[in-house]
Amino acid sequence: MKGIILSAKEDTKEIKQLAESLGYKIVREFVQKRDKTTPYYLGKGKIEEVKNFIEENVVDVIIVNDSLRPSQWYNLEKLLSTPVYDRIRIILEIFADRAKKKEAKLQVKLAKLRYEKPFVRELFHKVKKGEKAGFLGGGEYVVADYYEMIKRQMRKIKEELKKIAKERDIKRAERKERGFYIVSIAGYTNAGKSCLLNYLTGEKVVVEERVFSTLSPKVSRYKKKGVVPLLFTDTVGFIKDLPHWLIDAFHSTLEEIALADLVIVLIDASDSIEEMKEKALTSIKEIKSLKENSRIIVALNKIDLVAEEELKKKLKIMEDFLERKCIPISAKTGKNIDLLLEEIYNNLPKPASLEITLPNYEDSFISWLHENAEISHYHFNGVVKIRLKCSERVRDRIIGKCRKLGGEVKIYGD
Ligand SMILES: Nc1nc2c(ncn2[C@@H]2O[C@H](COP(=O)(O)OP(=O)(O)OP(=O)(O)O)[C@@H](O)[C@H]2O)c(=O)[nH]1
Ligand SMILES: [Mg+2]
Repeated sequence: MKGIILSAKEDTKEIKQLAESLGYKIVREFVQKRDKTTPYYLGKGKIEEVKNFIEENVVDVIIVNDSLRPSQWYNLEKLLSTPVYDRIRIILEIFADRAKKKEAKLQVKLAKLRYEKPFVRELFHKVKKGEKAGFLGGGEYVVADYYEMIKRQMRKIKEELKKIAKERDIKRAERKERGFYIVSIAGYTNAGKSCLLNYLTGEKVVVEERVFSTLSPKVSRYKKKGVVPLLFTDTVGFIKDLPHWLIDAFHSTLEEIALADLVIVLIDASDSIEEMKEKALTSIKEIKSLKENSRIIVALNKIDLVAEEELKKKLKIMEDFLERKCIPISAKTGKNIDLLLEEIYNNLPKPASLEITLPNYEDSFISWLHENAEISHYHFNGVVKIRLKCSERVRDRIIGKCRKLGGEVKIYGD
């Protein structure tokens, strides 16, 4: 499929990447820098050029590097007789392509309907005024019916999504009861979030050189001897300039970030410094809007792709810009992942160290401890002696349970 790009901004790198990740081959870009767009998005002369190009070449789709007003979309499609996709539509198509799980599919469907609504309303007005609509082809009643159908479907999907969210809330509540800390891996799309999750937990989330590979959150456990267990979650990536209703459509997915004890913001260090800054700001802004007081650590990923001197420079610029420490890592080679983990543990509440003595072997309690704490010492000789580290979240619960079983607890400073 061949596409052309129309842009009122000079920078078309991202829209091109978005279009290509949907499988479009971009055969020409029409760029006209302007602050204010026209009813045909670009100026008359430029649109004339576009028209001529389309007449002489095969073009399956026109991709606009912006979000269009419904009337602009209508004007362009009518004049150029070719499907016109704006940036949001392209992103929605990508989401639709990647959605695998039921919830993600419903979220995408809802977002698509929400997106279509004003466009169909525009058509409805035009048809009413007697203009013939190309899209949908039908008359006034067809369009009006379609509009009602959109509203009905949206209501139905919302109900279904509510049910799914409820089920998940129960799972999340269970997670919070446990001795894990939850660390969310967030960042711009394609920053390497899934790659990092896989490296840390041995998970096999799909990792690809394309945007929005991950739509559904994945939770996976990291367990190393001697430390309190962590649960890592991988989520949908961020992208700049998304309308709020679209972010809201994925809100339940992004809630993983709001519920986390700590958020890692991953930044692709192989980008230019300008892109790194912009993507970092977009990501941090989104995280803060999900939870104002999120605890954040920043990591620059893909350092295996950056020459040493350049990395030094980038690191310094980003640290000054964000006014916080950045940890250079490679999720692919594993370089400095130990430093990242150190930083993670430094930013989580200090674990509690306990020594407990139980008068009897208590099967279910001891297996619960194995799951939810890090046991460093275990001794059974009629009585049970256990030394362990646990998160402060389950500390009191362990102490209470132990005393109830007639045992004793010693609490250590570290
Ligand atoms: N060279 C190099 N490539 C990496 C590194 N981390 C990730 N990548 C590559 O970057 C691309 C994107 O990685 P993903 O893990 O899918 O990125 P993501 O942030 O999960 O992306 P989305 O889910 O699409 O938002 C893949 O081609 C990875 O192989 C790294 O440290 N070094
Ligand atoms: Mg991913």
